[in-house]
Amino acid sequence: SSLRVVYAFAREMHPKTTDVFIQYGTAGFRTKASLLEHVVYRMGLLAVIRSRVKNGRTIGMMITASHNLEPDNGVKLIDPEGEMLEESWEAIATRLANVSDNDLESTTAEVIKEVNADMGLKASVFIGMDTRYTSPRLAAAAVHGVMALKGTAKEFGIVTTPILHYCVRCRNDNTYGTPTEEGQFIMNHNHPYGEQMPDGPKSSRMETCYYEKIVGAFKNIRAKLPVHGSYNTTLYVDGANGVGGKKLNIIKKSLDGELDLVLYNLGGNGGKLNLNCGADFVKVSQKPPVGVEHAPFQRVASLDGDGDRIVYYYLDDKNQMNLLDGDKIATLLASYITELLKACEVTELKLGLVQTAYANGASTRYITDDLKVPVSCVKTGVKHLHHAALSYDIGVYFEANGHGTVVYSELAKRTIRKIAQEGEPEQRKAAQLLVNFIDITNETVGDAISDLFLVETVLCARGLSARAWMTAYTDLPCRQLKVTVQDRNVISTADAERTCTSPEGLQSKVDELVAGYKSGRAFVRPSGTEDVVRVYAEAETQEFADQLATEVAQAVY
Ligand code: NG1
Ligand code: ZN
Repeated sequence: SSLRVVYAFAREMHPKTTDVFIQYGTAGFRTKASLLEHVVYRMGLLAVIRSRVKNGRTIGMMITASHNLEPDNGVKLIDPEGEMLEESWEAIATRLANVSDNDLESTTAEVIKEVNADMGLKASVFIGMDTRYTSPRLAAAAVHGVMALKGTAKEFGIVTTPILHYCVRCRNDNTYGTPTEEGQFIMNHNHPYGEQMPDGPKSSRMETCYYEKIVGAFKNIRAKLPVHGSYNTTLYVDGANGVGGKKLNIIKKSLDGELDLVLYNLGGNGGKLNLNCGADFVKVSQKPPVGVEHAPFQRVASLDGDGDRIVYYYLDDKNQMNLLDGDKIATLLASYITELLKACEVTELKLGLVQTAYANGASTRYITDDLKVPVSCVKTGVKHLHHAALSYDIGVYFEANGHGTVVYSELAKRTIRKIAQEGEPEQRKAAQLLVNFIDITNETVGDAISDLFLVETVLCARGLSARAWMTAYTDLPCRQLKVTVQDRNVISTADAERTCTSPEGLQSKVDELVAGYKSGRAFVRPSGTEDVVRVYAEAETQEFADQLATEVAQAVY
């Protein structure tokens, strides 16, 4: 049968050499890179099956372990709209990843039957990877998996995760843009019996792509809004020694003084990926990254290793850390969009914000009491936030760690575009700004580069320094801890992970501890990306937050 080749390929080139069970989690499969080759090969198979179930539309495969350290790697699938893989397929992915090589052929056949894939259809898969030294080898395994089932693979080389999401979306919906990033290396793998890629992108066409859409819209806004107030066009960037900084280095050349990017941690000088630097390090440790020069009050944007997260910070004149995290970014963006909608005199569009339990309590209060915007809380993981955000006409979602974006409904876009053309002069001006704002946004997934230009737009429009931005509300001191336990899955949660339903007695213990602290809040949940239980606590002072977190961690242990 045609599946023979699947089996032979797997055996010969990407054999399963480990019995460690692996699960498709919050962000796909993620573990030590050395345990992943067969998993990635099999995800190549699954991507082809998924593409056929979606009528031949393009599926994405990203090789990355995001903010994890260099020895780790991972793989996740991207659905045709540029969104995360549909949740019901996670179990299928897990099953396929864990079967023995002997059972791979029959399991693949079973899956094809179960999901009712028409294997006569063409299939297309876009493959991208981060800068890890293990990534090229894994990308090759992905290509082999795709080819084994006669799909067509297109390799994008080293890209940020959100650039790949964007390209998948554009390939399936050409009104969104052209599915390329400028100047990158693309390699087509046309299966001899499969679909031939009709339009291998030529470098001349790569202009109207990702960079141009975002940077073009950013420049458009800058031309309309002069720099004023305490805004300063210099922005320092911590690239986490990953791909995001490298891409900003390309973009930097096309900026003409609208923004002066000073880039650090671009991966040279022995800088190690995500090691004591990057968005996750800055957010969790609340410390400045290594490798970045600091000047008092100079704002710095810190990216993560695959360029889908961003947090801002500055050090004050006492060298104290002042963090502007995902919650600060979300509130900044939401309040600006609200302001523009008001200026457009649009009342029929409903804007809402989506957070997780990790959102600082002060931000949630600010959104409700000051911004007077509806806010909902969902489970950790971008797919949950994204999904909830789609229920608003304009949905702003961010995890506190800096992963987030804005999504706009078709109605919202139509309404705003119409006013931009036909409205009264003042309304038209505001609507045109909003049109550009939408174009800067990568709506498919959280995107550090897109978010950076959105934040810079708002700060400039309002004449704000980072220090002034900071004053919107004051974060409650908080602390995150990790606890290693024998089996993290004994902990189950409800109410968007804010309550433990098992093991018995744990939640009442947490409640008891929290009751001892003014403005105390704490919760416990198993991580979806690491073999740990995460503890979060906030309280009136840092000392109390630390103490509460420690006490809750002890209760888990
Ligand atoms: P887990 O390991 O499930 O907590 C972490 C982040 C998520 C999300 C994923 C994917 C925290 C507390 N958790 O998930 O928000 O970003 O990684 O990268 O930041
Ligand atoms: Zn990431």
